Amino acid sequence: MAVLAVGGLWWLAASGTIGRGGAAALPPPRFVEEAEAAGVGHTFAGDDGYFVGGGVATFDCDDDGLPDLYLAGGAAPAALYRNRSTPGGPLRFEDITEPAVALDHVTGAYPLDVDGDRHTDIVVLRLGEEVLLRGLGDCRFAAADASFGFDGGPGWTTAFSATWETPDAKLPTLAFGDYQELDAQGEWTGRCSDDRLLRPTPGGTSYAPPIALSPSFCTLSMLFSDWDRSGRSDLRVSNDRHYYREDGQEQLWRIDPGVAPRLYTQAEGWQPLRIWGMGIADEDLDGDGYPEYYLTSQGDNKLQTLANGPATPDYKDIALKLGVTAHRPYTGDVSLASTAWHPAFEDVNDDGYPDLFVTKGNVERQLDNAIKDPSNLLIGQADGTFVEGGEAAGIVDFEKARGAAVADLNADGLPDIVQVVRRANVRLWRNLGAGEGTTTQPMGHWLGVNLDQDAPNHDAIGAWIAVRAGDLHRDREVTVGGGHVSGQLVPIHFGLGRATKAEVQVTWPDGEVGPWLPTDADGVITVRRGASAVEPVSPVVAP
Ligand SMILES: [Ca+2]
Ligand SMILES: [Ca+2]
Ligand SMILES: [Ca+2]
Ligand SMILES: [Ca+2]
Repeated sequence: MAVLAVGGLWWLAASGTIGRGGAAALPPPRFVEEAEAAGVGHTFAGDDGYFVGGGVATFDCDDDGLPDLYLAGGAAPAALYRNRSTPGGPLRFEDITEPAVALDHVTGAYPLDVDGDRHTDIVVLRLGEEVLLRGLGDCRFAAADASFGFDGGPGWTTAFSATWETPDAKLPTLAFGDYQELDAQGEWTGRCSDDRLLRPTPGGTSYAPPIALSPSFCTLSMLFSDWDRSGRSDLRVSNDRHYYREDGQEQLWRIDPGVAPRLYTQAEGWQPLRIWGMGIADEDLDGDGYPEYYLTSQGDNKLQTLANGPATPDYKDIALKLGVTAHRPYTGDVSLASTAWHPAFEDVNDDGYPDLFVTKGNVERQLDNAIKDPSNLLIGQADGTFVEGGEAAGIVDFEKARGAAVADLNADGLPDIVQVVRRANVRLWRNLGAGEGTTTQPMGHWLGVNLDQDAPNHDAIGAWIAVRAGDLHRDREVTVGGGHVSGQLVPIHFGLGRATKAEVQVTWPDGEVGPWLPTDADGVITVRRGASAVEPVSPVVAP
């Protein structure tokens, strides 16, 4: 990578006096739950095989600017909902599930344009064979395994990530994480299956046989991320220590194009970490251009930052320092340990400081862990720390949350929350900002950024987007993977605080750095590679 975007050091000032002009962080926004009123009735169902999983793919399958939802159903069929919300208004969805998408045994799903035809496809994870659903446009899909030469395997799959290893690769490299091995009767064994890496055949448009990522330790989240800004994305793997073998731990696979994957070792700086790993989220929180990684678990959650710069993958934990351990419920069973699943960084109050949403919920009836265990909404402060805002935001809920999305469902610039729930209806939390009742009141200014480049990696997975406005500077990596069996492909969101204008710069996946382009706030833009100006996007709702 020729040039590394250097971010500001705005949160490093303990007093919040560097950057952002010392602007105060805003309070939590208010949310109202609207799933039933919006027309969404969908439960992640099933017994033992579905105590993990429960994901959602959030993306716009009919190109109207409003994200649609593909929801895992576990033992019940998966469902596809078209977003019919009026921009700025209440959430409204229409069940458009057709047989091609009503798959059973679905644990989770990620949106990804696998074949580079600008119709987003869905990678469907299952207790059983994975399915690639090829997007046909207008929210229609067809199973595409045979044409991709894709082997979905027989396992219990609970994690996914993807990357284009080289700019000329015609297909992305896919990583699948599996949980426990199943016996001949399909019963779980307590032993961990090997994770799998699927690479395209050299220069080809189909997949070679899977490469085993061995050893594996019952994986529940994976993320390709360019942790050292080398231009190469390595694969982070988060594992459930409940089923570890003796040497189980979190993992970082080095993925060099054309070379067999290998684990980073302790001699290279990788520090053994043993957690009940459930989900991964990455965000450059300290503005140094390198991502921090939030890892969910039972009890203490982790926040990792490079200990000695990008030369070695040596991470230290700063969760306690920044106030994001979220190890016990803030209300409910407050004396017991929490069980955390899907993490997502998003600026939910548009003040320019990243916030952190974490879903919570007991595995089933683990009595040493909290049963009443509400999801967290940790609000970013000017000094870089976070303060719990779940109760003030109105999102306290004691059902067992799993996968999620934090995405603007009604195109008003306030990120909303989709939360898949085990044995209960999906939650759709509409963000009202500073509003009350059901009335919306904006908090700060904002920007949504779509990227577009030539085929096959149209969505520029692996790019970095920098946004600056006055003293505010943020870098975000465009990834596919992480979370808990849930992915989103929506405009990358930036809260801008009081700024009404901003500039955006893209570092494309092959390392080319685009120009700083001016833009107005409060809308979604597309940055096309090579263009000398941004392109405003307006949401259009079909009649
Ligand atoms: Ca849509
Ligand atoms: Ca496609
Ligand atoms: Ca914020
Ligand atoms: Ca919204």
